[in-house]
Amino acid sequence: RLVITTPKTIRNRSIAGVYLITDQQDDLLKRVAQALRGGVTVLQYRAKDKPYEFCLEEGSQLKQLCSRFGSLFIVNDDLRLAHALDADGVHLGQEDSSPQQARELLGPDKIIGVSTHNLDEALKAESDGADYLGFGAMYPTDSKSITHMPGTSGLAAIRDRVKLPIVAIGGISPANACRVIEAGADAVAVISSVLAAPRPEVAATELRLLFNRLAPYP
Ligand code: TZP
Ligand code: MG
Repeated sequence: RLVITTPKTIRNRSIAGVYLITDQQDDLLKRVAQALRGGVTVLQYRAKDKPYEFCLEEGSQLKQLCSRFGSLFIVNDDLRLAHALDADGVHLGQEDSSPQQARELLGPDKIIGVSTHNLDEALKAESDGADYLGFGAMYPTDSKSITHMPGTSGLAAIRDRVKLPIVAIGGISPANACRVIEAGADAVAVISSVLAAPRPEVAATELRLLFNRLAPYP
């Protein structure tokens, strides 16, 4: 099946497929547009160290792009920015605001994701009201300095202990994503294998097709 399924209504709906995270390189809008064309269901705007006013502008352009392609738009770390942009949700690390704070500010209809690295963090995020879990790293990566690497075996070990969708992250590419999906990922979060690819559209398409083959959506 070549149908791109895009989860539209937010809470209690599956986050699934190709979850793209922005990088800090040039031509971001253009490369993201190419990737969206390949079939990205969720875009996370991760704008480390960019000034707030700049993020408001860039974020609103990315959000518009997402709505053109029917993709969800999620803001990393910054609750205030997520709220100001009326993003579909926010993604929180273990050191960021709590899911409860996010829920209070953003309301019941927004998506809250939490980065987790082990079963305890995953269960806590679930009971704190998260809508999906980030889980990683799967593999070594140059995109971020990694402190935990549970890998695909770590993913397989928590998969059936949590109910929320799991977005696997870290070093995932079309070459290894099948192992991650088979270990139980509902979505794969990627930066470099799509945005630094010669053709982001092709890389995103390759990932999407793996999902269609290995994990047909309900
Ligand atoms: N969190 C854990 S690994 C990672 C983040 C933000 C970076 C993922 O980037 P890449 O290039 O897909 O490995
Ligand atoms: Mg963070």
